[in-house]
Amino acid sequence: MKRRELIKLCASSVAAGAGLAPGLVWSEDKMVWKAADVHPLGYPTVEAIQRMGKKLEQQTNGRISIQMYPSMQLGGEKEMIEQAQVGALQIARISVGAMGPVVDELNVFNMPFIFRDEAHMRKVIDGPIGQELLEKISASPQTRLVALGWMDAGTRNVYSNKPVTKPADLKGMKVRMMGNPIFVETMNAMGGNGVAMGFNELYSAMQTGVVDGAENNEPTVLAQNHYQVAKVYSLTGHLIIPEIFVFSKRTWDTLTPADQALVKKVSREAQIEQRQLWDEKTSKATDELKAKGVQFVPADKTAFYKATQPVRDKYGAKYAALLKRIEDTK
Ligand code: GTR
Repeated sequence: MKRRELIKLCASSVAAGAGLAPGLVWSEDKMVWKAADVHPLGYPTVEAIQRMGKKLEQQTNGRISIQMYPSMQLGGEKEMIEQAQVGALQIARISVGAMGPVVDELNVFNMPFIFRDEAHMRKVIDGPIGQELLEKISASPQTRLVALGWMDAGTRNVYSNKPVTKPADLKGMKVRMMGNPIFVETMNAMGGNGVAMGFNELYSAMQTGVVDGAENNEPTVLAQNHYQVAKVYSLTGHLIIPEIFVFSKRTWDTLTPADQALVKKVSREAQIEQRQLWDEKTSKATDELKAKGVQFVPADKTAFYKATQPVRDKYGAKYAALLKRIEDTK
């Protein structure tokens, strides 16, 4: 018998013995799951998980709900992953960049210029490759996570206080990258000095000149106020990394198969819904950044593509078959 059913049974006998109203029995059975995100309320990933929570609440008559902890309240992404692994957090929405060190195969999505464009990336995550990778994460015992779905995070571009149109422009520049060697090597190959750093330290690092710049999508630059300390957004387009949302395996194993199936269903819906929120937010964020004085400059993507070939060669070799399937996804 599942632990939850046992608790329910015990609660029912206690309630019957004590003559309690049935409502009290059901309240024993209520589950409030913790979800966390590094972004603030209103950001597409946060909004999508909150909508998913509303659906769960409706479809279980309030038995399951989600409490969102946005804006890094529970720490950075590394900490969020660790909390989900021990069951202190149920849903962690993180970048695939942060999951690469946990599941090596995910690093295929973390390589520079691996997707032709965002539409290509979406085809891949929505299709069989996306599904297989989710299953792989869930099946691997050391992850202690159940992968629920993907989300969009646009295209990452370099931002700093000077234009970066070609590799030579990055010479001597320290650029913050996510904590994964593949990103540091990517920045080094692009001509700069990659510095691995947690997202939670980035604003002050840019402000104090510990780094000269960073790279991310438009909604992030706006939501995290990075535009206040970096005024030039150069369209290098070197990384298109999806987000992922995962569930604590420890909690998952206490759920009934029916609840598990419901979570999987609403997760797939969240994946699709977030996309629309994403597109709206990206175009609004671009306008807002421009209105706040951020200069958008075109960059020589072909030069950056060529410069990063050694990174694709090094990391791609062991996943040649998967990379071929990604390339063949039309
Ligand atoms: C953002 C992403 C975050 C975080 C951040 C980073 O695009 O939404 O989850 O990974 O990038 O650069 O650390």
